[in-house]
Amino acid sequence: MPHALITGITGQDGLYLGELLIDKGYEVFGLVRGQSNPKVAMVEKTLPGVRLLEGDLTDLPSLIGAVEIAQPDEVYNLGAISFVGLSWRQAELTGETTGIGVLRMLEAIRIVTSDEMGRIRFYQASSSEMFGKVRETPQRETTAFHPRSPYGVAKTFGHYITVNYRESYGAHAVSGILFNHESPRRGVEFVTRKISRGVARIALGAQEKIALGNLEARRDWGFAGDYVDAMWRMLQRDTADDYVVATGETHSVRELLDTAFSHVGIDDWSPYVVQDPRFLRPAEVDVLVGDASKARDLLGWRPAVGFRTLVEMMVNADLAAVRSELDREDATLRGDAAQRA
Ligand code: NAP
Ligand code: G4F
Repeated sequence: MPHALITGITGQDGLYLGELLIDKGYEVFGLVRGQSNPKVAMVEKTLPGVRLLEGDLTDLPSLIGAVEIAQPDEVYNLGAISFVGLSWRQAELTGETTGIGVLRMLEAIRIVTSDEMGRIRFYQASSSEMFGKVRETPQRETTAFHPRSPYGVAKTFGHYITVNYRESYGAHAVSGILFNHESPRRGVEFVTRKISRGVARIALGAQEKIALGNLEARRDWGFAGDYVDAMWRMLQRDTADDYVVATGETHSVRELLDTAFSHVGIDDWSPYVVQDPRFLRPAEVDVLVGDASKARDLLGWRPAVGFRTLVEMMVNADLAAVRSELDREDATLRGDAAQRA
């Protein structure tokens, strides 16, 4: 049975990847940080059989310990401060976790394998945010980087240190340059989920408006379930390399609003959306669109879920979740009223 160690197991991609690897017959180990991480119960429920190990990307000894216990054939380094907006406010922490954290994970593998790094295959979760102020469109593996946020700068370090360990120590280290990917498991701070949840709450009468920043930004949005399959495919090749993973389509935040609101029968969303300067960024990435032909040709990877299906899937999931929340609130209010009567 192959062993896999996933950092970032509590995140969107960690959960989908854990499910995929368990289905494929892997023993899955997940790194969990903090002394009482509230997401542990959710991970154990979603991934029965997963073995959780304590560790933090800012703490090398804990990473060495995790690699020693897991004895992994494959390490997927998904852990990061991943919210671009936060990275300006906590730039040093982002550099330590999202950037130097990659170096620490590679060092843990180097130390545990006594310099025979090729024994453990390593996946680094690189990002289209590295392209930033884009030099060409669509962006591909050879496109120059111009990151626009502390997060993008940290990811660029993580990408290059992965390539460097491959070239310096023979590490089987792969960098997946993934464009935005979303799902009902996406954190509520990201724009797709903020909109899908806001639209569901507005449709059910629980919220009046959604406050947003730049509506003109364009992203290449795919489905996270498709993208973790690309990660696994990258590590199955005998040659370590870098791959862009994207749908090849770009849409604006405005188009995202059109699609999400029209799904609940609202054609004119202007009364429900306000622009709030708090959500504008000091430097913006205006447009991203990826060329994933290398992943298609060498990995046989193609996205299965398109933009409209993705948005509708997220709105449907949020409609169901918000309905349950409102039902629970009603039941509590009825209980309180009965006690007072
Ligand atoms: P996510 O949902 O934000 O998950 C991030 C994970 O990192 C969480 O499990 C978090 O743990 C963990 N983490 C944070 N700080 C850590 C630390 N100091 N030590 C160990 N773990 C730590 O992100 P995601 O969307 O699944 O993305 C997975 C990876 O792909 C990230 O590296 C992200 O930057 C990258 N990426 C994502 C996208 C995308 O569109 N989703 C695109 C390109 C690249 P807690 O739960 O304890 O906070
Ligand atoms: O959903 P976002 O916060 O995602 P962003 O910044 O593109 O980053 C995500 O994708 C990267 C890959 O390219 C990952 F590496 C990264 O970890 C993360 O998963 O914002 C998308 C766009 C931005 O242009 C932002 O300015 O939406 C715009 N936006 C407009 N109003 C907003 C809002 N973003 C957020 N989060 N919240 C708003 O209210």
